[in-house]
Amino acid sequence: MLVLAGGVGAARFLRGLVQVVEPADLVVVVNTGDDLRWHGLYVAPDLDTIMYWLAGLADEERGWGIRGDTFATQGAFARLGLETWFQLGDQDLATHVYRTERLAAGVSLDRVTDDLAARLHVRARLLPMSNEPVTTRLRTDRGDSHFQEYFVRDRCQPAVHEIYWTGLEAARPAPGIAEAIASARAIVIAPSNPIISIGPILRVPGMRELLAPARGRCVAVSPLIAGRAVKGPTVELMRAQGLEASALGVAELYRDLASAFILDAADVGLGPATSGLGYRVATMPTLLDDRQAAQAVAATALNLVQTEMAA
Ligand code: FO1
Repeated sequence: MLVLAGGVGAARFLRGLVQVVEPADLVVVVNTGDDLRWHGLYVAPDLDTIMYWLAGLADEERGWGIRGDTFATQGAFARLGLETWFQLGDQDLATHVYRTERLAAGVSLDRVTDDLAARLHVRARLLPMSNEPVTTRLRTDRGDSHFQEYFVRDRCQPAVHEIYWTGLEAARPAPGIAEAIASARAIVIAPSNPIISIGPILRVPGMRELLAPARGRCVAVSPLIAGRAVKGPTVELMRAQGLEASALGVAELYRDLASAFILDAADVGLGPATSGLGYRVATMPTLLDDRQAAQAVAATALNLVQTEMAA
């Protein structure tokens, strides 16, 4: 099974998924548009969040970082007058040092990701969407910002006028993605932010061309419940892109890549319009706040695709 995934929402979903799918049969293509250089270190928030959740190391309250991690080094950074609005835990730092050192030695991001996941005994295969750097940036009332400046430093407060990406022209799907899509029994678009988590993955040149032929095997899970995101700036960013901030707006985005769509029970009214877009539709509780809920959504996703395959 192959999952397109972004940050915390996808991590919660994946934790449920590995209860119903053998982790070794799981490939996760992860957004790298949030990645940033911080204190000279290469930080890959979505890759690390998913890796920590699948390793059982995640701080599941906060969503990101390592459970029980300390922030003593942050205090030392502050003492030296370094910026501290983006917090790196002491154990989390080891991940960034490891990755930065290996990348500097010329090892590709997909290889470094494989090695990190192996070190943390993650059996699912994590793949960056591309080895080449792609960065999500936003033109806001506070100026031209990296995604983390908007999301963490400015707490999503400034009005967003435009969202754009750098590096796309030189990017291509990471090695292994084409084969993983071709051989996946099912493909799931995780309930991540369609603009800043799934959006960058689909913008990598060649990615849509790889996914379109697999449409019959692909199901999307809505990241919105009754027009609201469980967490994060999905609504604001969809509006900034001129999209209807509803599950239907998300279904519009994925209609040429997925043939099934899971709506939250609160959005059952959108069922007919969603199936009118060419989807098989299922509705169920999609708030993944516990393992059972994530597991149920994952099982439904699998069934939706299996019936599609059987049809
Ligand atoms: N999110 C915050 O709100 N504040 C932070 O200081 C912060 C630090 C951080 C460090 C490493 C990491 O992997 C994630 C971190 N995040 C932080 C979360 C991150 O901004 C988001 O999870 C993704 O970029 C969006 O999904």
